[in-house]
Amino acid sequence: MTVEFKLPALAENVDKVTVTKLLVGIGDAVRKDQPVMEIETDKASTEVPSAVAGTVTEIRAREGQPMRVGEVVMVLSGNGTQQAEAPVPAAAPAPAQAEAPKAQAAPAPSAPAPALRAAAPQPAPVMQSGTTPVPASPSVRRLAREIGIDVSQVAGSGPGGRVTIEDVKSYSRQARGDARPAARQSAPAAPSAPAAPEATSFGEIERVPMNSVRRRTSENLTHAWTTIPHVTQFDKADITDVEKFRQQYGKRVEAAGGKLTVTALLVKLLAGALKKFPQFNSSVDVLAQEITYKKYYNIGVAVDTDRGLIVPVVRNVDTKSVTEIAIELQEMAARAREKKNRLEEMQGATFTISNLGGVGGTSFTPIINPPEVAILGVSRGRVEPVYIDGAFQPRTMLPLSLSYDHRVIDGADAARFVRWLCDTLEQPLSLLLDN
Ligand code: CAO
Repeated sequence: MTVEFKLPALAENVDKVTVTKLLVGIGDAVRKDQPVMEIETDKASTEVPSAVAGTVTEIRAREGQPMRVGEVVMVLSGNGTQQAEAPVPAAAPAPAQAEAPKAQAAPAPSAPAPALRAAAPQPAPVMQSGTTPVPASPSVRRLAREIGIDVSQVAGSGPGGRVTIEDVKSYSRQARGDARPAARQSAPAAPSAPAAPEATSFGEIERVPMNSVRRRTSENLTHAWTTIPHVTQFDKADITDVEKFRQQYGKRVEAAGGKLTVTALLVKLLAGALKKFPQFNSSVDVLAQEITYKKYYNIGVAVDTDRGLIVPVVRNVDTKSVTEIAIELQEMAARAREKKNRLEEMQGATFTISNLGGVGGTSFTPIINPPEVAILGVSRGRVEPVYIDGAFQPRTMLPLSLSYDHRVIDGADAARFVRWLCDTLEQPLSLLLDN
């Protein structure tokens, strides 16, 4: 008896993956739950365990090729007692149910709140009437979600009725009955690059395909940069005492399995900042003209890996200690670098932090990760002469750069937000005054 093992649903909104490595070959005996291949999405890499046991007789998955959920990965001969449809693998369970009540606890807006839905994964992909999924790429689906459009209502003009970004935009314009001049209605077109001389005219070149992380990073950042009016606010925190604290307690956190870094401390402080300044923990629904305030505090942390930028999420940081956050951060960063991060840990961020200080640099302008509305950039802390009480003193100063969506956040609020972070790093006991 033969049994097919099909690609399971690995996480919400993930319908396509790229097979990066096959871990078994024809003739191999496979146990249930044994990893049979490595896959990559735009956000994560993970192993896919088999939901069936048997001997591999045929492999349909191909390294380097895309696969859709439900496609047959391999055929096995065996006793046929296992189910052919795999459940969500242990390494990548479906998004935690615990997320849902939090999202529901948020005030229910009268119109759809796409941003909230994006932050708290939806229970099912959008379906057309009947059960056929609408053909549309994840980026098109995301845009539709962000501007409050049900993609199943949009007529696709692409091949095979595929819904394109333009289809979503024109549907949105029609839905709004927007009377603005046509030139202002469309999103700013990407500037066309001037014709460049063929690169080969100057010497040897090598063309390599973008990996899936690079492709999605390119897509997402272009979307964020062209749709969000970014402003970046800079400030510096005096972390001289924080550095003493890190030296004093670093060993204790290390013994618990974490690393007491500036990132871990900032992730924790951000919970306080986001509670004090809720507009930084929000999303904007342009179509409904509404702002969704999230009552949970999930911080995405940009991790530099050899595949590109990966952003795992530390959830509910307000309920966790710095030590717990430090341990989680260390584990998540290691998983991201080993291509083992779980798909569900890449979702649901309400704010992101990007610390380039370990690498170097004096300041930078991070790009917001929609549907979030702000991101904190951290550059290298350095000892600098600071003029205090009539004399220069050596102080360790940490440069912070906060990029924010100017549609929902005003400059003065951004300045207050970063100053609050700086003041709290300088005087952490001040936190006790408000809590
Ligand atoms: N200033 C000075 N030193 C810093 C620092 C800062 N802002 N941030 C980190 N460091 C130091 C740490 O203290 C550590 O020093 P020791 O080894 O002497 O203790 C060292 O740099 C390395 O830190 P780390 O990377 O192990 O730990 P972290 O928690 O500070 O950072 C992570 C974790 C995942 C954020 C980081 O490893 C990383 O990947 N950063 C890059 C993020 C990135 O690429 N952002 C760009 C996004 S936009 O394209």
